[in-house]
Amino acid sequence: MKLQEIRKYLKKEKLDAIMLFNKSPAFKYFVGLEFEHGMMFLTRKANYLFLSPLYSPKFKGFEVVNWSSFKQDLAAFVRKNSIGKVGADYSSLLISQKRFLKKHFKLADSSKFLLSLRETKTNEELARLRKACKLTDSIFSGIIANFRKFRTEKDILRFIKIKALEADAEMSFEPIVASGNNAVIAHHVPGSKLKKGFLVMDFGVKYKGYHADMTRTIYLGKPSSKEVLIYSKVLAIQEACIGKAKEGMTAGSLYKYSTQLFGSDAKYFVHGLGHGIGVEIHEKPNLGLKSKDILEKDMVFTIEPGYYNQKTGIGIRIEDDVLLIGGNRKEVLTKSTKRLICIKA
Ligand SMILES: [Mn+2]
Repeated sequence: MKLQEIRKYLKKEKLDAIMLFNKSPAFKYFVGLEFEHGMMFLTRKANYLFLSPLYSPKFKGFEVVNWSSFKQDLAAFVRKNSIGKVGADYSSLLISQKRFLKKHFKLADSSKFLLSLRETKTNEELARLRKACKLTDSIFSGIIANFRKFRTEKDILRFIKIKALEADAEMSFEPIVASGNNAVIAHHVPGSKLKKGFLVMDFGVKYKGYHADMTRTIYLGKPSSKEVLIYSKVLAIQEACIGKAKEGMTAGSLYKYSTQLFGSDAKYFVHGLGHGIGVEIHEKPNLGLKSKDILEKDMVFTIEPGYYNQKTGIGIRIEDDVLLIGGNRKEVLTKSTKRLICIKA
């Protein structure tokens, strides 16, 4: 994706190449696919993928080097392209990989640059994220339409996974389905019968490597007026935070804004307000208390305030994926209804 930015960076930092292993999120980012093995060299002239012959010999934007004898082939490649100093993604390097690189190259840490490159999204990335969100929305409406069939949290979990599979998509992460007082555990592992009360469902699909992440809370049974009030409060805060987000503001200040709105209930809001999404499910910007990340045009991040009251057993979270178009204009990519859906028990 932003491959042209690499050339500028190499020149500025006086590097001959950026070298990535397949487990680096930046590797996925540039080639748009996941690999079990492989190395990537982005040089000032061209982009190279070092792959075993088990892979297809063609990847758009790359010259593929199918090695037969890795050590010799790499040495020949390095000599031919006079690669001396390389930037690596220190945040994802194994110790053995670092040792290997140090033996062959002068090293620099390019992890900050690689992270920042991924913070704002290109049109191609936005198209994938929109599609991922759309699929996620359609699974949510499927859950509601089929609700009579579900007896346990796992029934819903299975339904989500089957629908994702049918759409040729993968899960962004293991979905959270938490009913009744299980909902007070932000990362509950589905395992019980569906209990009356709030039901938190946090899931998303990954489409062409791009992660959607959405949470909706519905109600099984008839909510008390107090429960309706709390839900309305969380929803109002979620919408106010989306409204408040704008270019140039620090993510930390948006988080602080959400806790101000919670007021005395802020103690029940136990996690960050949100996070960037892309080739990773959690990436920059981080919308937490101390975050100094600046919100920028073309960033996509979640806004997900929650309320978890251990005493009353009430758990609520509402999460959307939001694109900051520019200024204070936003596009909410997840479009499922946030009106409190109540299902007769
Ligand atoms: Mn999330």
